[in-house]
Amino acid sequence: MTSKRALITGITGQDGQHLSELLNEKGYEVFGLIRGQRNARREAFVAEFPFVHLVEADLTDPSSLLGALKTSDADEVYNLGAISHVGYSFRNPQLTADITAKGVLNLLEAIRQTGRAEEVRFYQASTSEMFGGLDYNRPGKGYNEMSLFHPRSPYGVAKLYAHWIAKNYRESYGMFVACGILFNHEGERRGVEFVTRKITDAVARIHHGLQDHIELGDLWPKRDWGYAGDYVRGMWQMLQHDEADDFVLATGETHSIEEFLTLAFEEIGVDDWRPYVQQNPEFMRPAEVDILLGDPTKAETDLGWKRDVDFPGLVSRMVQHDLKVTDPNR
Ligand code: NAP
Ligand code: F7E
Repeated sequence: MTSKRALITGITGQDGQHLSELLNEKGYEVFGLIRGQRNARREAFVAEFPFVHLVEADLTDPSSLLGALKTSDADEVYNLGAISHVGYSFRNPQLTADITAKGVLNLLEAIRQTGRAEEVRFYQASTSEMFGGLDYNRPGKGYNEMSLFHPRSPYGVAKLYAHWIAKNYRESYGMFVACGILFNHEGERRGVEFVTRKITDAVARIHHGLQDHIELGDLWPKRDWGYAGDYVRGMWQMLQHDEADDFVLATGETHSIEEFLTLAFEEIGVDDWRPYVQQNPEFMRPAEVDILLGDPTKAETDLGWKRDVDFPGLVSRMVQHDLKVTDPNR
C-alpha cells in the first residue's frame, strides 16, 4: 500500500474510471478533475466512486488547474482529459485544439507554477491516432515508439502537439513526463459514441427487441483493440518506471469492424449480421485511418506490461454486459 496522492483529469471518462479504481486499490488518495457547472456525469460518478475527491477545473482555464493541483498536492498527475472522439474533432477543430492540445500546455505550466515540477510525475495520454494508419513505417510489423507520425484528423494533430509539448517539458525542465501511446482500448465503460460500444449496445437492444437495426459508417477500417482495464495498468507502470519515457500499449493484432460485428452478433446466436446493419454517410469521416497495428514489445520488456483480455474476450464481455444493462426485465 502507498500513501501517494494522484490527480486524474478526464475522471468521468472510460479510462478515468478504470484508473480511479486501480489507484484506489493500490492505496492512493485519488483526486479527479471535473468540469462544468453541472456536469451530467457527476452524480453517477460519485455514486460509483465515492472515494474520489472531485475538484472543479477545466483544461482550458489555467487558474482553475493551478487550484486543482494545489488542492490535491498530487505526486502523480494523469492527464486523460480531452476531446477524444475523432469524428467530433472534425466538426469542432478549434475546441479540440483548445482542450486536447493547449490544455496540456496549461496543465504543464500550472505544475511548474506550483514549484513542484521536479517532484510530480506526469502521464500524458498520447494515441495511435498520431500515426495515421498509413503503412509506410514498418509494413506488417506494427507501429512502435520510433515510427513516423502522420495524423489524419484534428484530434490526431492536437494529440501530436500535446505529445511533443509534454516531451519538451521533460527535456527542458527535468520533469518526469511519460507519454503512453495507446492503441484503441474498449470495455463496458466505453462511451456509446465509439464504434465498439455502439455495436454491443445495439446488439443487446436488438436481442431484447428494443431496436431492429444499427447505422454505421465505414466497416473496413481495422483497429488494434484491447481492454481498457489492462491499459490503465500500463499507465501506472509508466509512472513507477525509473526513467520517464514513451511507451506503446497495444495487442499486436488488428481486426476490422466487420470482424467485431461478426463476434458481437454471434454472442446472441446470430450468424449473419448484414440484415441488421445499414451504412450511413453521417458516420463516415473526411479522412479515415485505414489500419492500426501496434507493437508493444518495449512496454512488455521494460515495464513487464502484459494484456490479459484478447479480442474475442473483449467483444464477449462487452455484449454480455450490455445484455444485462438493457434487459427490460431487470
Ligand atoms: P473519454 O471517455 O472520451 O473521456 C474524456 C474525458 O475528458 C471526460 O472525462 C471529459 O469530461 C474530459 N474532458 C473533456 N473536455 C475537458 C475539459 N475542457 N477539461 C477537463 N476535462 C475535459 O476518453 P477515454 O477513452 O477515457 O480516453 C482517455 C484519454 O486517452 C483521452 O485523452 C483520449 O484522447 C486518450 N486515448 C484514448 C484511447 C482509447 O482508445 N480510449 C486511445 C488512446 C488515447 P466530461 O465528463 O466533462 O465530458
Ligand atoms: O472509430 C469507424 C470509424 O470512434 C473506430 C478514440 O478513443 O481510438 C479511438 O478513436 C473506427 C473508425 O474510434 C462508426 O470511422 C464506422 O474507423 O470507435 P471509433 P477511433 O476513431 O479509432 C483512438 C486510439 C483514440 O485515441 C481516440 O480517442 O470505426 N466507424 N462506423 C465508426 N466510428 C464511430 N464512432 N461510429 C460509427 O458509427
